[in-house]
Amino acid sequence: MLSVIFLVTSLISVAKTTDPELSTVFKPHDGKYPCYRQPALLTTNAQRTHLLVFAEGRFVTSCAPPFENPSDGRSKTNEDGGLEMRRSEDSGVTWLPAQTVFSGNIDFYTVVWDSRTNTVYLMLQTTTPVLIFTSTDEGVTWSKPIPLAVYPPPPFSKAIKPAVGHGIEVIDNLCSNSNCSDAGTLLMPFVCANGSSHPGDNGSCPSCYACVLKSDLPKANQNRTWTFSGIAQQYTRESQLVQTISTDSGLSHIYLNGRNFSPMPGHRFFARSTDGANQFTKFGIDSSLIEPVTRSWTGVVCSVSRISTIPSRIVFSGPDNSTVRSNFTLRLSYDEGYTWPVSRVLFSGLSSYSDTAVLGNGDYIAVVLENGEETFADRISVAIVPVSWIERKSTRTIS
Ligand SMILES: *[C@@H]1O[C@H](CO)[C@@H](O)[C@H](O)[C@H]1NC(C)=O
Ligand SMILES: *[C@@H]1O[C@H](CO)[C@@H](O)[C@H](O)[C@H]1NC(C)=O
Ligand SMILES: *[C@@H]1O[C@H](CO)[C@@H](O)[C@H](O)[C@H]1NC(C)=O
Ligand SMILES: *[C@@H]1O[C@H](CO)[C@@H](O)[C@H](O)[C@H]1NC(C)=O
Ligand SMILES: *[C@@H]1O[C@H](CO)[C@@H](O)[C@H](O)[C@H]1NC(C)=O
Ligand SMILES: *[C@H]1O[C@@H](CO)[C@H](O)[C@@H](O)[C@@H]1NC(C)=O
Repeated sequence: MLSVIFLVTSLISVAKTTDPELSTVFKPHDGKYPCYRQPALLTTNAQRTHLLVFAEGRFVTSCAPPFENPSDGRSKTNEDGGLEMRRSEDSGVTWLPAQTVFSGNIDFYTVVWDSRTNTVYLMLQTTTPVLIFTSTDEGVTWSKPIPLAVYPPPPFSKAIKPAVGHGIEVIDNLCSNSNCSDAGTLLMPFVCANGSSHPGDNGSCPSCYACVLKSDLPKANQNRTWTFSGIAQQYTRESQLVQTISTDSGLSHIYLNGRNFSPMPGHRFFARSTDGANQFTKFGIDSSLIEPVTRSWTGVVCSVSRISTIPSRIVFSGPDNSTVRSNFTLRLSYDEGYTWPVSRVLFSGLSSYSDTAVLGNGDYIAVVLENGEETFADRISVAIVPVSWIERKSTRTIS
């Protein structure tokens, strides 16, 4: 049934255009909010045909600055609104009506799916502590939240927040010859700060460090517990994680790709761990991954996801322009995120934050992105993208 869905999708895209279409999932003023920002995307079944798309609703008059006057109309720190969500049961072709997960003043949030218990975990930053919501029915209903009661050690104690986008579940078959011993661990990208993580978005953030909130696979009949583990380099804030293929046996290897809030912004930061994100031991700036630095903002939220293992393919999504949040591009790495030899522009206009999810057997990915003509956040759209389109190979024919 999977291939039927994909056949329909590819017939539609072949009939109309060879490029994937963007379909709007959240549009200001058509629902509860005059502004939607900060989308996230997640698959919630083993077949990877069921999806959740989230966005933050904000009661602000201006969601993002108009292109012609970037210093004007920047959204204020009042982010009162809530977290909205839509579900798809057909690989992102159609979406059910929006439902409210939380109302109130929120900021960042991270979601992950635990395949072993069919549970979605949502970490949501509110004005009070980070809240953990769970859903055991793929987002139809959500638990009453419980506060996340753990903090990293000093100097990071207390100033924490989820990053924006998805977390990952460590899988077993990426360690050489044997299973990764930490398979089943959940890793959530977080922000750990030893001071304010809001120094003014256009400046650098010396107190910002990307970090990882981790949950080891619990024993049977035990609930998950959470603890802080690896901390990335100074000046990183929002990040996403990918498990990489390792020639060791033992703990998983983890790649972190993060927003650059340093005094030399403009290219993405990375960090690598060889012990399941307990510690990051390799750090750097990836000069091939540009992120815009505008008058109002330093960098953006970008996404990384593993598409496949054989061949190894990791996708990076984000706007590829050094001064304007625009030119939204998908890039592929075949060497665990060291180089990105393939790229293709998905949307050349104004565009900003994004998230990605891999569909089905990995022939397609779903991408959610902020985009528009007046501003980079006129709407939030999803595109279903054949990996062969990014690679400029002829579209796979499905028989
Ligand atoms: C930060 O933004 C303000 C207003 O847009 C601008 O005047 C200032 O020069 C910017 N600072 C930096 C370091 O870019
Ligand atoms: C790896 O884990 C799977 C279950 O996820 C299990 O079936 C398999 O036997 C394990 N293989 C090794 C070599 O431990
Ligand atoms: C697990 O969590 C549920 C819901 O919060 C709770 O009812 C249950 O008692 C917990 N189980 C254990 C073993 O702690
Ligand atoms: C858009 O991005 C592509 C690569 O992704 C780059 O070659 C091109 O110069 C960019 N164009 C603009 C206008 O930013
Ligand atoms: C970025 O986009 C602007 C506006 O479209 C364009 O003028 C500029 O050449 C682009 N810069 C790069 C480096 O592609
Ligand atoms: C966090 O604070 C900044 C200043 O705001 C310092 O520059 C950092 O060295 C410090 N980081 C740690 C790990 O203490």
